[in-house]
Amino acid sequence: MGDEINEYEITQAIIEESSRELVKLSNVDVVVVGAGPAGLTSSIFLAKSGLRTLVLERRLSFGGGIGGGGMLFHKIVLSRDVEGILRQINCRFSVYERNPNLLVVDSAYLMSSLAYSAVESGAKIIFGVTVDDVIYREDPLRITGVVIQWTPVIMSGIHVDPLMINARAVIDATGHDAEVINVAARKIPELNLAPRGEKSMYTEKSERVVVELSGKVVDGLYAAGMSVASLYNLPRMGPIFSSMLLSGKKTADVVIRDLRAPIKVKS
Ligand code: 48H
Repeated sequence: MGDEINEYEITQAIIEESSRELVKLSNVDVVVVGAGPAGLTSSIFLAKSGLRTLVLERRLSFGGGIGGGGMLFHKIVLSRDVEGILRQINCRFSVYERNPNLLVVDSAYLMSSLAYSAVESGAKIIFGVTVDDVIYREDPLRITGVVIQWTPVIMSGIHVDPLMINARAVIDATGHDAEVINVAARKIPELNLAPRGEKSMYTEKSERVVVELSGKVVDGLYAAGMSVASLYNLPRMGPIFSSMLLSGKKTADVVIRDLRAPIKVKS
């Protein structure tokens, strides 16, 4: 009968539909590494601007550190500076009565509204994929993509050759470990990158300087979120997430500007 469901058709649908899309996703405008608050926010604004945006997330879910909040409590605190972004992504918040500069949201609400806005804007999020290297070119020296592997393959310790994704811009939104920047610094010394790790807690300063220094790292490589603190030895801010959203937005703005700039022709 025509309306029967065969197991092999489920398999075919999964492989056919995923493969068709993955072929297109092997060459995109922007790869965002990490679906935490910074990466998701970047991907919302990138995708909204029309850039083909792929988010690669090592785990099987989005949100990064949002779910863990502050010591696993389920409320997330942000400064009033992100009120506009929260409204844009339809995330319900309340103003903290003891300090009206602080907004409070449920971690599940923030996580899901960021992710929904990202996919709704056209960003593709793929889970279970770890970025473990970059692609580069010389003359001029630049990052041109990422090297990827299934997370369970990496966890198993078995060596399997990876696949590659080309991108005009790669954003390291991997959080405290700044994994993409660190691998690029280690393997391509000509980049002269010297990530030093983050400093101890100083919330007010950190919230400001992390956003200020978000953006381009070297040609083709950008940083958003805690990876910025890790790259420039900036203080950490603790469980307040406003700078993660603002950093994600700022880096997206820088990428959009750079990718729209006319290509320089050598005379
Ligand atoms: C694929 C990867 C890889 C990889 C990591 O940790 P995150 O939440 O990072 P941010 O910068 O968006 O937000 C930081 C915030 O959560 C936080 O920790 C704060 C504010 N701390 C302050 C303090 O003082 O402690 O998200 C990063 C995401 C995670 O989902 C990782 O699984 C993922 O990136 N990821 N994905 N390939 N190589 N490395």
